Amino acid sequence: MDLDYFYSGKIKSNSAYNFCNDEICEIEEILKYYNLSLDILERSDSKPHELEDTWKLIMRKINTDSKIPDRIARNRGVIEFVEAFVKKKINVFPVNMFRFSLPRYERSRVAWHQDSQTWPGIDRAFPKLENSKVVTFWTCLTKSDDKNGLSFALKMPAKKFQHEYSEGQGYFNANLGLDKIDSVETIFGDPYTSVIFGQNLLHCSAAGSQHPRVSIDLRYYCEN
Ligand SMILES: O=C(O)CCC(=O)C(=O)O
Repeated sequence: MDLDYFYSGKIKSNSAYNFCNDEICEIEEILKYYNLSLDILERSDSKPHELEDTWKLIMRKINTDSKIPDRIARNRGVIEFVEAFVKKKINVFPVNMFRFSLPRYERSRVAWHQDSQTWPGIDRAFPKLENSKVVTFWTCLTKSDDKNGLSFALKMPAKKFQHEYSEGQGYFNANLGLDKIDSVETIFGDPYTSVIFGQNLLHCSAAGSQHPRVSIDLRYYCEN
């Protein structure tokens, strides 16, 4: 199997997330503190700047203070769910992310990139991963649509793209040297719509609808 370009397509991950009820409740608790919930967010059409400060605080509480995504990534049931797709034994990568995608708010959208070219700050920070492949398990916790899901370029030449630094995003901006990418597939649907994909597949946040969406991306690595 070519793990570099592995692509599960749209899958449902309720069975994996059933093992993570405690963590999902913790996320809801944090949102509640700001008078929000996953349900409210999914239906909200608030102006992005009304949510901007809250957005930053919530991201910090969930990702940095409580490390909820890291705990979900380490859950045995979740690991086995991903292993069943990639048919390899996987290890948990130390950077896992809860994200909010706010409508019309550039900083919450991630530009075209390959995970092999962004996370592998890997090479510097995690040298033991040099000969490994990164696999990402992305899940939308809210309902998503074709304008705020996660988009994949399915017909790109097999190569690594140079990534540019983009303020607020880091190296999430592939220098494609192409006017447009055709054959884009966007993953969206009911809560717990997911995709598992390999490290060289180009992807980006879809352009943005009027509703926020909330997602978690979990990262794993396995032997080459
Ligand atoms: O959720 C998003 O919009 C971006 C996620 C992403 O790019 C990733 O998981 O690598």
